Amino acid sequence: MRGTFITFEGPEGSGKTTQAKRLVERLQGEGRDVVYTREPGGTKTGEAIREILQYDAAGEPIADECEVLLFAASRAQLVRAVILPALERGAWVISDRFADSTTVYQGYGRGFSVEDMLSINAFAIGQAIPDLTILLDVTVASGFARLAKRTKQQNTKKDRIEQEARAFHERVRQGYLDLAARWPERFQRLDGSGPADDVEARVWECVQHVHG
Ligand code: Z5A
Repeated sequence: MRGTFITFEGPEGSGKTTQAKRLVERLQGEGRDVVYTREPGGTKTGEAIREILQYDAAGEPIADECEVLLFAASRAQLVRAVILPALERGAWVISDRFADSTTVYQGYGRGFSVEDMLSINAFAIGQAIPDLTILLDVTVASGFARLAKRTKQQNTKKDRIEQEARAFHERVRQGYLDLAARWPERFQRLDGSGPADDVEARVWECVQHVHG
Protein backbone atom coordinates (compact mmCIF):
# COMPACT_ATOMS: atom_id res chain seq x y z
CA MET A 1 0.00 0.00 0.00
CA ARG A 2 1.25 3.48 -0.86
CA GLY A 3 2.54 5.44 2.13
CA THR A 4 1.38 8.86 3.30
CA PHE A 5 2.85 12.10 2.03
CA ILE A 6 2.52 15.21 4.20
CA THR A 7 4.01 18.60 3.32
CA PHE A 8 4.50 21.65 5.53
CA GLU A 9 4.15 25.07 3.95
CA GLY A 10 4.02 28.62 5.18
CA PRO A 11 5.82 31.94 5.25
CA GLU A 12 9.24 32.45 6.83
CA GLY A 13 9.34 31.79 10.54
CA SER A 14 5.96 30.06 10.60
CA GLY A 15 7.47 27.06 12.39
CA LYS A 16 7.57 24.52 9.54
CA THR A 17 10.91 22.96 10.47
CA THR A 18 10.03 22.82 14.16
CA GLN A 19 6.67 21.19 13.52
CA ALA A 20 7.80 18.87 10.73
CA LYS A 21 10.51 17.44 13.00
CA ARG A 22 8.10 17.08 15.93
CA LEU A 23 5.66 15.20 13.71
CA VAL A 24 8.44 12.89 12.51
CA GLU A 25 9.37 12.09 16.13
CA ARG A 26 5.77 11.50 17.06
CA LEU A 27 5.14 9.11 14.16
CA GLN A 28 8.44 7.31 14.79
CA GLY A 29 7.37 6.97 18.43
CA GLU A 30 4.42 4.96 17.13
CA GLY A 31 6.87 2.64 15.39
CA ARG A 32 6.18 3.97 11.89
CA ASP A 33 8.64 4.12 9.01
CA VAL A 34 9.08 7.88 8.49
CA VAL A 35 11.26 9.87 6.10
CA TYR A 36 11.92 13.58 6.74
CA THR A 37 13.03 15.79 3.94
CA ARG A 38 13.35 19.45 3.09
CA GLU A 39 13.31 21.71 0.07
CA PRO A 40 15.36 22.84 -1.62
CA GLY A 41 17.70 19.97 -0.83
CA GLY A 42 17.23 16.47 0.54
CA THR A 43 19.60 14.82 -1.96
CA LYS A 44 23.24 15.50 -2.85
CA THR A 45 22.12 17.23 -6.04
CA GLY A 46 19.44 19.15 -4.20
CA GLU A 47 21.80 20.31 -1.44
CA ALA A 48 24.26 21.57 -4.09
CA ILE A 49 21.40 23.47 -5.75
CA ARG A 50 20.37 24.81 -2.33
CA GLU A 51 23.79 26.41 -1.86
CA ILE A 52 23.41 28.20 -5.19
CA LEU A 53 19.87 29.32 -4.45
CA GLN A 54 20.34 30.44 -0.86
CA TYR A 55 23.74 32.03 -0.91
CA ASP A 56 24.64 32.69 -4.58
CA ALA A 57 27.28 29.94 -4.38
CA ALA A 58 27.84 30.09 -8.14
CA GLY A 59 29.14 33.63 -7.71
CA GLU A 60 26.77 35.48 -10.03
CA PRO A 61 23.23 36.85 -9.78
CA ILE A 62 20.60 34.23 -10.61
CA ALA A 63 18.01 35.07 -13.26
CA ASP A 64 14.46 34.66 -11.94
CA GLU A 65 13.72 32.08 -14.66
CA CYS A 66 16.80 30.12 -13.61
CA GLU A 67 15.63 30.26 -9.98
CA VAL A 68 12.29 28.65 -10.90
CA LEU A 69 13.99 25.81 -12.75
CA LEU A 70 16.60 25.21 -10.05
CA PHE A 71 13.87 24.77 -7.43
CA ALA A 72 12.09 22.42 -9.84
CA ALA A 73 15.31 20.51 -10.59
CA SER A 74 16.01 19.98 -6.89
CA ARG A 75 12.43 18.75 -6.44
CA ALA A 76 12.53 16.39 -9.43
CA GLN A 77 15.60 14.67 -7.98
CA LEU A 78 14.13 14.50 -4.48
CA VAL A 79 10.93 12.92 -5.78
CA ARG A 80 12.71 10.18 -7.78
CA ALA A 81 15.53 9.46 -5.31
CA VAL A 82 13.70 9.73 -2.00
CA ILE A 83 9.98 10.45 -1.96
CA LEU A 84 8.54 7.94 -4.45
CA PRO A 85 10.72 5.02 -3.25
CA ALA A 86 9.65 5.74 0.34
CA LEU A 87 5.96 5.98 -0.55
CA GLU A 88 6.20 2.79 -2.60
CA ARG A 89 7.47 0.85 0.41
CA GLY A 90 4.59 2.23 2.49
CA ALA A 91 6.51 4.83 4.52
CA TRP A 92 5.36 8.23 5.72
CA VAL A 93 7.13 11.13 4.05
CA ILE A 94 7.17 14.49 5.83
CA SER A 95 8.52 17.32 3.71
CA ASP A 96 9.52 20.76 4.96
CA ARG A 97 8.28 22.75 1.91
CA PHE A 98 7.37 21.26 -1.47
CA ALA A 99 5.88 22.32 -4.81
CA ASP A 100 3.45 24.90 -3.38
CA SER A 101 6.49 26.97 -2.35
CA THR A 102 7.35 27.51 -6.02
CA THR A 103 3.77 28.48 -6.82
CA VAL A 104 3.72 31.14 -4.13
CA TYR A 105 7.33 32.41 -4.02
CA GLN A 106 8.02 32.42 -7.75
CA GLY A 107 4.39 32.88 -8.85
CA TYR A 108 2.87 35.31 -6.35
CA GLY A 109 6.20 36.62 -5.07
CA ARG A 110 8.23 37.10 -8.27
CA GLY A 111 5.17 37.60 -10.48
CA PHE A 112 5.47 34.62 -12.84
CA SER A 113 2.22 33.13 -14.13
CA VAL A 114 0.77 30.86 -11.43
CA GLU A 115 -0.49 28.46 -14.11
CA ASP A 116 3.05 28.22 -15.55
CA MET A 117 4.40 27.41 -12.07
CA LEU A 118 1.75 24.69 -11.70
CA SER A 119 2.79 23.15 -15.05
CA ILE A 120 6.47 23.15 -14.10
CA ASN A 121 5.60 21.62 -10.73
CA ALA A 122 3.49 18.92 -12.39
CA PHE A 123 6.46 17.92 -14.58
CA ALA A 124 8.83 17.89 -11.60
CA ILE A 125 6.68 15.91 -9.16
CA GLY A 126 4.94 13.32 -11.36
CA GLN A 127 2.88 11.09 -9.08
CA ALA A 128 4.21 12.58 -5.83
CA ILE A 129 1.08 14.52 -4.92
CA PRO A 130 0.78 15.23 -1.19
CA ASP A 131 -2.07 13.59 0.73
CA LEU A 132 -2.09 16.51 3.15
CA THR A 133 -0.51 19.96 3.08
CA ILE A 134 -0.34 21.73 6.42
CA LEU A 135 -0.23 25.48 5.96
CA LEU A 136 1.17 27.07 9.09
CA ASP A 137 -0.21 30.56 8.90
CA VAL A 138 1.39 33.45 10.74
CA THR A 139 1.47 37.14 9.89
CA VAL A 140 4.55 38.32 8.05
CA ALA A 141 5.40 40.55 11.00
CA SER A 142 5.36 37.71 13.52
CA GLY A 143 7.36 35.40 11.23
CA PHE A 144 9.95 38.12 10.75
CA ALA A 145 10.12 38.72 14.50
CA ARG A 146 10.88 35.03 15.13
CA LEU A 147 13.60 35.05 12.47
CA ALA A 148 15.13 38.25 13.81
CA LYS A 149 15.38 36.61 17.23
CA ARG A 150 16.99 33.50 15.73
CA THR A 151 19.44 35.57 13.63
CA LYS A 152 20.49 37.43 16.77
CA GLN A 153 20.78 34.30 18.92
CA GLN A 154 22.67 32.23 16.34
CA ASN A 155 24.53 35.08 14.64
CA THR A 156 23.43 33.83 11.19
CA LYS A 157 22.89 35.91 8.06
CA LYS A 158 19.69 36.30 6.05
CA ASP A 159 19.48 34.18 2.91
CA ARG A 160 18.79 35.61 -0.55
CA ILE A 161 15.00 35.27 -0.44
CA GLU A 162 14.68 36.36 3.20
CA GLN A 163 16.18 39.66 2.07
CA GLU A 164 13.25 40.37 -0.26
CA ALA A 165 11.03 43.37 0.57
CA ARG A 166 8.15 43.10 2.99
CA ALA A 167 5.65 43.41 0.08
CA PHE A 168 7.12 40.26 -1.50
CA HIS A 169 6.48 38.28 1.68
CA GLU A 170 2.95 39.69 1.98
CA ARG A 171 2.22 38.41 -1.55
CA VAL A 172 3.64 35.03 -0.55
CA ARG A 173 1.33 34.80 2.44
CA GLN A 174 -1.68 35.78 0.31
CA GLY A 175 -0.62 33.19 -2.26
CA TYR A 176 -0.75 30.47 0.38
CA LEU A 177 -4.21 31.56 1.48
CA ASP A 178 -5.39 31.46 -2.15
CA LEU A 179 -3.99 27.96 -2.69
CA ALA A 180 -5.61 26.71 0.52
CA ALA A 181 -8.96 28.03 -0.72
CA ARG A 182 -8.40 26.51 -4.19
CA TRP A 183 -7.61 22.99 -2.88
CA PRO A 184 -9.49 22.67 0.43
CA GLU A 185 -9.41 18.85 0.23
CA ARG A 186 -5.59 18.82 0.35
CA PHE A 187 -4.78 21.92 2.43
CA GLN A 188 -5.32 22.37 6.14
CA ARG A 189 -4.66 25.93 7.24
CA LEU A 190 -3.56 26.00 10.88
CA ASP A 191 -2.87 28.94 13.13
CA GLY A 192 0.93 28.90 13.56
CA SER A 193 0.96 31.49 16.34
CA GLY A 194 1.29 30.77 20.04
CA PRO A 195 3.55 28.29 21.83
CA ALA A 196 5.09 25.49 19.75
CA ASP A 197 3.37 22.86 21.94
CA ASP A 198 -0.04 24.33 21.06
CA VAL A 199 0.78 24.35 17.36
CA GLU A 200 2.00 20.75 17.65
CA ALA A 201 -1.35 19.73 19.14
CA ARG A 202 -3.18 21.35 16.20
CA VAL A 203 -0.93 19.55 13.72
CA TRP A 204 -1.42 16.20 15.43
CA GLU A 205 -5.19 16.54 15.45
CA CYS A 206 -5.12 17.28 11.76
CA VAL A 207 -2.83 14.32 10.99
CA GLN A 208 -5.20 11.96 12.83
CA HIS A 209 -7.58 12.35 9.89
CA VAL A 210 -5.11 10.83 7.42
CA HIS A 211 -3.70 8.38 9.94
CA GLY A 212 -3.51 4.91 8.38
N1 Z5A B 1 11.76 28.78 -1.73
C1 Z5A B 1 11.29 29.28 -2.92
O1 Z5A B 1 11.39 30.48 -3.18
N2 Z5A B 1 10.74 28.43 -3.82
C2 Z5A B 1 10.66 27.09 -3.60
O2 Z5A B 1 10.16 26.35 -4.45
C3 Z5A B 1 11.16 26.59 -2.34
C4 Z5A B 1 11.69 27.47 -1.44
C5 Z5A B 1 11.09 25.12 -2.04
C6 Z5A B 1 14.11 28.21 1.82
O3 Z5A B 1 14.65 28.66 2.98
C7 Z5A B 1 13.84 29.46 1.02
O4 Z5A B 1 13.58 29.13 -0.34
C8 Z5A B 1 12.60 30.13 1.53
C9 Z5A B 1 11.57 29.92 0.45
C10 Z5A B 1 12.37 29.69 -0.76
N3 Z5A B 1 12.85 31.50 1.59
N4 Z5A B 1 12.83 32.30 2.36
N5 Z5A B 1 12.95 33.33 2.83
P1 Z5A B 1 14.81 27.81 4.30
O5 Z5A B 1 14.47 26.40 4.05
O6 Z5A B 1 16.14 28.11 4.84
O7 Z5A B 1 13.83 28.60 5.21
P2 Z5A B 1 12.30 28.54 5.42
O8 Z5A B 1 11.74 27.35 4.72
O9 Z5A B 1 11.73 29.83 5.05
O10 Z5A B 1 12.22 28.28 6.94
P3 Z5A B 1 12.52 29.21 8.17
O11 Z5A B 1 12.62 30.60 7.77
O12 Z5A B 1 13.71 28.64 8.88
O13 Z5A B 1 11.25 29.08 9.05
P4 Z5A B 1 10.36 27.84 9.50
O14 Z5A B 1 10.96 26.53 9.09
O15 Z5A B 1 8.99 28.10 9.08
O16 Z5A B 1 10.41 27.97 11.06
P5 Z5A B 1 11.34 27.25 12.16
O17 Z5A B 1 12.74 27.09 11.62
O18 Z5A B 1 10.67 26.09 12.71
O19 Z5A B 1 11.30 28.40 13.26
C11 Z5A B 1 11.87 29.65 13.02
C12 Z5A B 1 12.27 30.27 14.39
O20 Z5A B 1 11.10 30.47 15.16
C13 Z5A B 1 13.18 29.35 15.21
O21 Z5A B 1 14.07 30.14 15.94
C14 Z5A B 1 12.20 28.62 16.12
O22 Z5A B 1 12.79 28.22 17.33
C15 Z5A B 1 11.14 29.69 16.35
N6 Z5A B 1 9.79 29.13 16.52
C16 Z5A B 1 9.24 28.07 15.91
N7 Z5A B 1 7.99 27.85 16.34
C17 Z5A B 1 7.73 28.83 17.25
C18 Z5A B 1 6.59 29.17 18.04
N8 Z5A B 1 5.45 28.47 17.98
N9 Z5A B 1 6.68 30.24 18.83
C19 Z5A B 1 7.81 30.99 18.89
N10 Z5A B 1 8.95 30.71 18.18
C20 Z5A B 1 8.89 29.65 17.36
